[in-house]
Amino acid sequence: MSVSKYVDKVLEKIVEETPGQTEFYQAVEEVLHSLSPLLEAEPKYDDFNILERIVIPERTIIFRVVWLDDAGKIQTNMGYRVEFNSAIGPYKGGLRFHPSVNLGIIKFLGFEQIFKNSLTGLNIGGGKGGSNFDPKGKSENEIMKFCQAFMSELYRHIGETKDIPAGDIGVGARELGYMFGQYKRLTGTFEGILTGKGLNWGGSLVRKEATGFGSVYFAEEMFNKRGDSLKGKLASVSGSGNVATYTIQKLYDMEAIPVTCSDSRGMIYHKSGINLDTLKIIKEVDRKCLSEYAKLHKDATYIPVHQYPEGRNAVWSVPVQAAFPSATQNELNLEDVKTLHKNGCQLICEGANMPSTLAAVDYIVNSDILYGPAKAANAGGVATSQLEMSQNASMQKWSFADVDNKLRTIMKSIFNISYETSKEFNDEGNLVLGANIAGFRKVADSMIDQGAV
Ligand code: NDP
Ligand code: 2IT
Repeated sequence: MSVSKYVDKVLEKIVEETPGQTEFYQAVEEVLHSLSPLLEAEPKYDDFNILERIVIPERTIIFRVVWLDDAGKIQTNMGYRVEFNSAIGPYKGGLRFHPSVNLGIIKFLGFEQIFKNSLTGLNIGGGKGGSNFDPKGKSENEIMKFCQAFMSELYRHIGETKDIPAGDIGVGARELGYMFGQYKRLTGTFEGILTGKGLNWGGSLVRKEATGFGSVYFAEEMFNKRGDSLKGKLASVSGSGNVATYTIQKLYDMEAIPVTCSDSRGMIYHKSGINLDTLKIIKEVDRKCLSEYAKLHKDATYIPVHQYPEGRNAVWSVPVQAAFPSATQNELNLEDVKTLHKNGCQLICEGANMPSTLAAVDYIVNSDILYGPAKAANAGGVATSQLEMSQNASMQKWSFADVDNKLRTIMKSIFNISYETSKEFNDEGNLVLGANIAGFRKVADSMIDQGAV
């Protein structure tokens, strides 16, 4: 069978067997299509049925989460943990709490995580979990109750050499703390079963900053390869959570000027540069809406979502040289990319998971824009999670500079392996192809070594 027929057959099979999982199909389609040159060169992946196997999670856990709200009423949510692939290490990946969460979204994230984790060069498999719980508008007590209820089921499936969750949208240090406490209460053990832990109880320095820092290190590698750098460049960032905040911080370190940020309700354009202290107070401390920012900085503009142009994200209409989508999936479409390009954007670096639609990716890859695909560019978070696991296992605590240097080295090596792989397959600089093939090859070869499992 020809490679394209083989890929189409696998795609058709997942649509038939797992109906309605749109985001999952999107992630699979992007990966499988870019693997074609490898599959042509190496028939063994077809012989060993790797594609059919790799698109099915090893285990999918779906559970009921029952908790008591402040009014004493019983509430229910869906809980998920998809243990996707353990060929190269224990399942590793974050937990997302957001009302949009469903099995298809968790599966797209888990699928991406397999190749991302492989690219880090570390021994971590791929997994992801979460809930359709909406933390917005909940009291501190309700957040704790929910986290405890969620861990009351999850605890039996995880373990420090088995499956190690972390944060993602809606899950940060606070939620991880409540979940860790509940795990300890249920098992009576103090173990590194989560990463992103508080610094007093086993967390690693730099984990909080790692995804954003890593994404900017990756962007700098891309510019350097072209004999250029971030210095002096205007940058747009979407989101205002963990990834966006530390992307903005590192952009300043690199002497670039981040001029935008956003949340689900609107965006800020601050021509002289986003004020990092204000952003952290509004989002990390007070957990408020970004409209508060414009009240404190009269020269900044706030545009609410209902005033965005039809189907578009206003962040991408700001003229910049570098763009960092760092909020959520499919936040950058074909029209957005064309606008960025027309306005002189030279680089797009994905802090979020799958922020660009398939049409947008296609356009970028065929343009002169430097493109850091998510699974390469945002791998700094999970890589530093593994550094946290290493410190836990060896009962050590490394300094900020130590971890940051390791993170920078890892991002450099992810760039290099993605770049070199793109060259090997005669498509120099196509990091979508390079990252997908490099990430896939290590996992697929390990699956072959381990037999029919
Ligand atoms: P946070 O919850 O800290 O922040 C998410 C940000 O994105 C918030 O500003 C949120 O706005 C905004 N946002 C979320 N959903 C939407 C939406 N549907 N439309 C518009 N804005 C939205 O999450 P993170 O910063 O951790 O995650 C951001 C992205 O980065 C995600 O794609 C995540 O998967 C990815 N990622 C995260 C890593 C990590 O270590 N945390 C590692 C690698 C990737 P609001 O506050 O209004 O909800
Ligand atoms: O998407 C991701 O890589 C994360 N949310 C971080 C996962 C982790 O285990 O640190």
